[in-house]
Amino acid sequence: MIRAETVKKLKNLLRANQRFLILSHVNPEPDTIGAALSFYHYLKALGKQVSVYNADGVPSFIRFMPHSEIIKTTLSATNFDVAICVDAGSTDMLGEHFAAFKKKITINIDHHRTNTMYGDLNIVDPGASATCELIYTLFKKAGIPLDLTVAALLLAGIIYDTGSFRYRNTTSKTLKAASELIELGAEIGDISEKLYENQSLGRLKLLKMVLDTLELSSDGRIASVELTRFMYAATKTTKEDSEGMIDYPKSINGVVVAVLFREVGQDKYKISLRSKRNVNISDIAEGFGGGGHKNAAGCTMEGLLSEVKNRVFAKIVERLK
Ligand SMILES: [Mn+2]
Repeated sequence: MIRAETVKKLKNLLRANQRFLILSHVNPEPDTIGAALSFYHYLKALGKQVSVYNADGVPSFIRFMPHSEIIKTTLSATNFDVAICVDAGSTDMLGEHFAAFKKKITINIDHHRTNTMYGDLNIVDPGASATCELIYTLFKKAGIPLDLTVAALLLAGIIYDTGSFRYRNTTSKTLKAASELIELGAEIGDISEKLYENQSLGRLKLLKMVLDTLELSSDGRIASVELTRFMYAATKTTKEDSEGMIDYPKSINGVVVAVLFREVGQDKYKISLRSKRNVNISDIAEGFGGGGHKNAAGCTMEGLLSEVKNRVFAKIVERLK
């Protein structure tokens, strides 16, 4: 729920200030980018000075989103009065430069249950499927016009965060919002095709090589895959192309923990861990100097791959006892 008073405060801040910085979270996906760019679109139309920042830049699979070309990976920390942070549960998700921005007025707009309320104005609704759904509601309440560009941006974010309306976060409100965005002209088929049927051939070849390394252990409860630097070279791909590959071992029936061992240097591996339901793997990653959430975490380890794997598996087996 967004209170009328919150909407009023937001409108006042948008009206009274001229220079805005919009921040989206690291490892960006369509929800954070759609949210950022819909604010950009609106504030630009008002004649404001607006910059949009992402510490990692925009990955190629979401460059179809309108205005995505204006997002910068570097900027000066002094040329704005208000920072609008979208889809970031805490300031460390905004990249290492955030500390320099924090002196200005900060508006925090997010839907993560774990949000640390780091803003001067916090608009946080964990009941929203996506930050883009929250912004839809916010724009409606604030009387901010929803045009075709904003509709397309917001629908892309909602589609992505709900897994195309399949995840448990999808509510009747989500569908009502999507329905109106489609009525405004957003093309659901177009957006879905750009999101899901737009992979490079290299990525598929890389996926084939990764899946060839699939191993199951602990009676099929642990699944692991490996990704080497050679595989990137052989398929002419980069780290960006391996996004989401851990979802494949995780999707196997009976698997509760999935692990991806990605070679990042000589005897150096980045380990991604995913778990289902109530299996907590964040402290396993923390034990190896990393971190994350209950069902998604990671760490970096050094040593021979066989040794690294043994150490990680030992901890997971212990957890599954
Ligand atoms: Mn989100």
